[in-house]
Amino acid sequence: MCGIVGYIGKNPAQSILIEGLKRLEYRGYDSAGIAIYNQEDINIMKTKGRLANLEEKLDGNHLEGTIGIGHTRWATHGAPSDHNSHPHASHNDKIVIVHNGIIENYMELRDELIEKGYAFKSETDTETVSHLVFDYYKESNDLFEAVMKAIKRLEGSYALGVLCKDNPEELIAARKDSPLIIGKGDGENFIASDIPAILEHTRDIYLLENGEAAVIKRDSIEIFDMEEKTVEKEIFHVDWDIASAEKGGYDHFMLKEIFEQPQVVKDTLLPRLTDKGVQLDDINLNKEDLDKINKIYMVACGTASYACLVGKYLLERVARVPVVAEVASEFRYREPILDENTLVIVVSQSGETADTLAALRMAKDAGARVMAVVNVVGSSIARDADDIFYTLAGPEIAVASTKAYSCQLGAMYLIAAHIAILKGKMSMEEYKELKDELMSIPDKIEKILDQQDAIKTLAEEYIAAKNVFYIGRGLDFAVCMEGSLKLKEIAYVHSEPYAAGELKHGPIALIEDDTLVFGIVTQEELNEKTISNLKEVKARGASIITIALEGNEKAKKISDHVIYVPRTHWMLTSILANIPQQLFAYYVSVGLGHDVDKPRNLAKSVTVE
Ligand code: HGA
Repeated sequence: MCGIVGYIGKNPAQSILIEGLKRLEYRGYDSAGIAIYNQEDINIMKTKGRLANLEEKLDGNHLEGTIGIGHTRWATHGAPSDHNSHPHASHNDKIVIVHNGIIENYMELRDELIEKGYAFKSETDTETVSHLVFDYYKESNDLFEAVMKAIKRLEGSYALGVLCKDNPEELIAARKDSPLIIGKGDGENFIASDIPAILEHTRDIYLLENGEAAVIKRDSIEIFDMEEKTVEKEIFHVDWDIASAEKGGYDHFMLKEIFEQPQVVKDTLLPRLTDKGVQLDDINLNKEDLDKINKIYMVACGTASYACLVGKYLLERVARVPVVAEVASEFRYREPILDENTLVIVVSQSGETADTLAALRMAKDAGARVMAVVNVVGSSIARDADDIFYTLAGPEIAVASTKAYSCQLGAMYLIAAHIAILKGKMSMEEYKELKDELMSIPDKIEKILDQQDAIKTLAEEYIAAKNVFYIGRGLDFAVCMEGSLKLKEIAYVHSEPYAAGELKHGPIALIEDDTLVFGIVTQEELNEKTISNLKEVKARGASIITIALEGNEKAKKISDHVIYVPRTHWMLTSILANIPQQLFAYYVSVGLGHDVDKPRNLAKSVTVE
C-alpha cells in the first residue's frame, strides 16, 4: 500500500524524498510526510492531503540533512489527518519510522505500551511500532537488535523504514507482506516501496523478501533473515522504463491488481477471524439491535451492487432475515419503507459514490441504522455510517474494480456469518467450518491465477464474439452479473447476465451458432438445473465455457471448455468463480487493443448522479 522512500548518502535528502514520493503518487494516497536527520535532530514535516501541501509547508522550512525517510499514506487505521500521517516518532523522538501495511495485533501492543507509560499521539497501528522499537532500544542501544525484537512481535504486514537519533549513519529496513526494495548507489543507498521512486538514481536493486531486514549505510547494505543470519542476494538490474515500473512489471494496473488479490483478501479476512467468532471492530451492532431489525436493504452501484446481491443471498439463507438488494440510483428515488427497525448496508469502494451516499443519508434521516462497507478510510460514506467494515484492498488504480470487489465479497461473507451468529442461526461448529475455508481462500485464488495462460488462450479464441451470455443460478447468478459487467466495461463487448432459469422466457431466442455462453456452476444443489439450461443453449449452437468446481465431470462433458476452481464452502464460491472472468475480460480487452485501465466513458469514483 502506498509509498515509502528512504535515502542515506551525500546529497540533500529532501528533494530526493519528495521526488521519489511523487513517483509513487499513482498508487493513491491521502497524506504525506518526511523525516530528515540533520546530525542533531530528526525533523519531521507531515500533512494531510497531497504532496503539494507538504511542499507548501516545506517552503521556507527546508529540512537539512542527507539521511531521511518519506511516506505517502493511504489510511487503514485512523482517518487521514496531520497527526495520523507518517513518519511516526517514539515518545522522545528518538526513533522515527514510516510503515506500509497493517499491524493486526496493534491493539494488544498499544495497551501493553500504554501500561508502560507511553503516550500515543495518533490513532494509527503504526505508532505502536515506533514505541515498541524504542522500548527495546532503550535496553540495548542497538537499533538493529531493537527493530528485530520489535518485528518478531508484529502480526500482519509491514514494510518499515527506521531512523534513530543516536545513529546518524544508518537506516534500517524490514518487510513482511508489504513490498520494499533497496536501491544500491555509489556512496548513497535508497529504500522504496516500489522501483519508480528511485529509478532516476539507480537501476541496481535488492528485492527484500518476507522476513528480511537490512542495515543500510552510505557505503554498505547488509541484509539479514529473521534469525539475523546474513543473506547473500543477487542484484536485480532494472531495465524497465518508469511507466512499466509503476505497474510492477505487469502490463496494466488491472492485471497487477488481479494478482494482488490473494494478499488483499488475506488482509481483509484473516485478522477478523477469531476462534470465538468474527471480530468486526467498527461494527457495534449487537444482538439486541438485531432483534429489532425486521428488514435489511443492501444498496450500492455497479460492481458493488453485485457484492450486495451475494450479501442478500447469504444473509437471507444463513441469518434468516428478509433482505432487499437494490441499486442506489433506484432506491433513493422510490420512497422505500425505512424506519428504526431497518438496517441499510451500503457498499462503495471509494466511499464517495454519489447515489450510494444519498441513499445512506436518506436512510439515516428516516431513522434506519446504516452499515457501510468501504475501502477508503475517512471517506464521506465511512464518516456518515453508524457501523463500518473497511475492506483492506489498498488503492485501486484501474477503473474496473477487481481486488476491491473480491474484498467486498469477503466483507459479505464475514458480515453474514457475524449476523447469523448473533441471531443464533449459525452454530460455532458451522462457523468453525466456514472459518477454516475462509482461511484457505487466498491460496485458492492463487491456484486460479496459475491458470492465467489457459484463460488467455480462451480469450484469444473467442476474441471476435459479439454477444456473450453469462448464466447461473443462486449465488452463481451474482457471479454472472459481475462477469458480464467486466466484459462490457473494459472490452466493450455486448454481454447479458441471466438467471439460468429465465433464459427460456425470452433471451434464448438470441442464441444462434457460436454465440458464446458462460455457465457458472458452483452451487451443488443447483448444478443439474444449470447444466440442463446449458444443454438447451448447446442444442441451439452456442459455444460453452463453464466455470465449475474441480471434479465436476458433468459440467466438463457439456462444455467446449471448462475452467475449474478449487472446491470450497458453498457460501464462498463466488469469490473464486469470479477470478477467471476477470482474466477473460482483461485478455479480450488487451486483444482488442483497448485502454484496459482507463476504459472509455468511465470514471473510477462516480461522485455525480
Ligand atoms: N496502517 C498504516 C499504514 C497504512 C499504509 O500502508 N499507508 O500507505 C496507517 O493506517 O497509517
